[in-house]
Amino acid sequence: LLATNVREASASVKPFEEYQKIYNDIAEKLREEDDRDDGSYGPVLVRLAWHCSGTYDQNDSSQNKGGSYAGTMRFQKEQDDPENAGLKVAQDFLEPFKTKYSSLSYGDLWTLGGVCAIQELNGPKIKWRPGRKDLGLDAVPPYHRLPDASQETGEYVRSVFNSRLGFTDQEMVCLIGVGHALGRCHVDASGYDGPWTFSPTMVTNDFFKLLLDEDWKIRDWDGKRQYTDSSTKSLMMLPTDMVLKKDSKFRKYVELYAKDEEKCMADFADVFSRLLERGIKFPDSTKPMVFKTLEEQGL
Ligand code: ZEM
Repeated sequence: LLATNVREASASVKPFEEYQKIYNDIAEKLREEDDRDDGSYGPVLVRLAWHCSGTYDQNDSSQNKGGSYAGTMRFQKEQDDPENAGLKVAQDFLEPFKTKYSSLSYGDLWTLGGVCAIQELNGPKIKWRPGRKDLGLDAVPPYHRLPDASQETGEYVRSVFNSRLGFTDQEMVCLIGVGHALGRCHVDASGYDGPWTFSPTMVTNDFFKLLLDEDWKIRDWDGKRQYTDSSTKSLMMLPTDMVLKKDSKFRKYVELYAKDEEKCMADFADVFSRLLERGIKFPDSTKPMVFKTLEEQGL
């Protein structure tokens, strides 16, 4: 019997080669369109994949349990969750592939977009499985499940990543720190401002090194409470990011990942893949797929 806090993925999926084609289409568009921020839509695609997955609550057996399965961020109601501000850009970037590959669900498209972005931005290979199905408006998850960056306690971060999503301390540190190696905050989206690292279009363990090595001070500005590095004043940390340094149980993993990039990337690949599959049961016949990058294909 299937537990009621998970949904069953469709077993009728296309062969691997078909998904590699979609991956290549997304990757080519990423390469061609560089008119965003630091020159890549990759970071915002990663954020979309995370936000469509991160609404999952393992304690919720209702139709509003969240997670990437149902593709409900296509509804205005979910786009209006304040935590989703700024993600329409990513949805619009991927929309042409929904038109071109009409049998692909939004959940599959948005998670594949995140996988593609990570790999094309020099990140590790992320195993991915298809079979999510679009569900209706009544499957939109409640607001306030995605984390609120202004909270500065370990208890709060764990309430999201452990109690609802079922990740360990080590896994949450890995997810947040590698995720925030990428991209930046936008005043017109979240109200926060700036990038976390000097290479926001590359998947690295730099977040961990910077968090430990820099002297982080509250930024002096009219905006939201955020931290800035004392040496260049060009980088940022959110209050929730600072918790990873202040909480000793989190900090030991920050130290581990700052020292060991290889382990950091291997752990991230595993945990990000599982994040995208929260709340979904895949049939045994659907084997995890690992896509080649454009570079590996000589494209
Ligand atoms: Zn983020 N994130 N995130 N994150 N995130 C932002 C941007 C990005 C939190 C958060 O409030 C914010 C994870 C975890 C958490 C990315 C990936 C991942 C922004 C800025 C905020 C405020 C949005 C804006 O203004 O455009 C909080 C509180 C988190 C946990 C405690 C995890 C996990 C991620 C992936 C693994 C990425 C890539 C961005 C950059 C987006 C962009 O547009 O550049």
